Amino acid sequence: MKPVLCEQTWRWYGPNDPITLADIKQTGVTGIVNALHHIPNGEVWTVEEITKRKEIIEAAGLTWSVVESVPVHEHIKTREGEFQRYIDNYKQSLRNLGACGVKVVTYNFMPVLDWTRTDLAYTMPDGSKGLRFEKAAFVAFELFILKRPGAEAAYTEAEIAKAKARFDAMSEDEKNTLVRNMIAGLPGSEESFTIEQFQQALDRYKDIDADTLRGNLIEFLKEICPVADEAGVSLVIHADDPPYPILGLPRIMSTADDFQAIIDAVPNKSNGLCFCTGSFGVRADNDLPDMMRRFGDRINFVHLRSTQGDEEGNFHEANHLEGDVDMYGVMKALLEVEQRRGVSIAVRPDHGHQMIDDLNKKTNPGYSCIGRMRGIAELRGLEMGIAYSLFNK
Ligand code: DNO
Repeated sequence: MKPVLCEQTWRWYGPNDPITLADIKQTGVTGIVNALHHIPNGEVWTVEEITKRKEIIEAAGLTWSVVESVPVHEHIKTREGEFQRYIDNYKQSLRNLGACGVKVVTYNFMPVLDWTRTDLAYTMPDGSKGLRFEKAAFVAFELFILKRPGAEAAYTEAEIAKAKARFDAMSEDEKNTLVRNMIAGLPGSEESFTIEQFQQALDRYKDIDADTLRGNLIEFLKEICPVADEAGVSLVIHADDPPYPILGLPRIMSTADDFQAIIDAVPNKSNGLCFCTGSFGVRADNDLPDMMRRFGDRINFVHLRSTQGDEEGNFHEANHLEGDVDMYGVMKALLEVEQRRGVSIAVRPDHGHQMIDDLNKKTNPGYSCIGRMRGIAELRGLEMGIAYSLFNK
């Protein structure tokens, strides 16, 4: 029997993405990961809008396999204001997606910001450009630009001194770029802020610690999982990126224990995980192949990428088969899960370097064509090699 392989997918930002569906078709993937970014956060995704998008994708000979993401409104995370209306809308979007045959829905529960990087064009030794989280620049933003009250307490004197020196050496242009990278919304984030709005958004979490935030996630899941079960939809939560508290905000999806806590509280079948190796992989205490095996029954979407970190807390995005992530171990564990379950799990090459012709184009940071194509090509080879040597019976 031939081994069960992954479903290869690609994130497409919709009709405005500089990479077209015709381009994507040539990468060899079959599935599209997409969201209706034009629908305001919190509003219902109607059958009509979902169908329109689905038809565009199918006309290119591709399948809309995964939604990334149906965003979770801040009021749901803080359980204030109109949270009940937003939860009801979320349920309706899940029903509508299920009815249209789009069955995997990604979301995250990171307060205020989705993913965070300080540098979107970090030059790699080979001349390509990648995304980077530089600790000193991040601390400089928090202490000397945002001036978040009480932030010093989170850092050592040495970290503060390094950040000060970094800040003093920055040109105005560099400062503006840093601010933009931090708060203007990376691709896929549904929010962007001015500095004042950003501090106000952080202030809304003043009285929300990790336990409270986790409680709010659990309340949300208790309401939406039964609806997802009925609609045949798998919900998959994305890991925190980076996977630790930042800016005084609580984080609750950074480790295996974090995911265990929500499946213990809400064991519904639809309560699943988007296993992002790049996000979880920034913590050395996350054993990725082990997590893949342990949560394999609930992993219904996988982001494959690697990061390279250092002892100061800086990290940048490495080539997909290099860096700190044990990609061989993850892929082998993923294939074991797929053989056991008898299902193909959707995977996408996550991020990629801006390289070759992409360097002269305007691309969504992390989502250029050639870098991700290098990623999927390498991952596909790794998968094929492992699958045919171990599981071709
Ligand atoms: C970044 C992405 C995230 C992810 C969301 C899921 O490249 O992996 O923005 O889509 O966190 O809700």
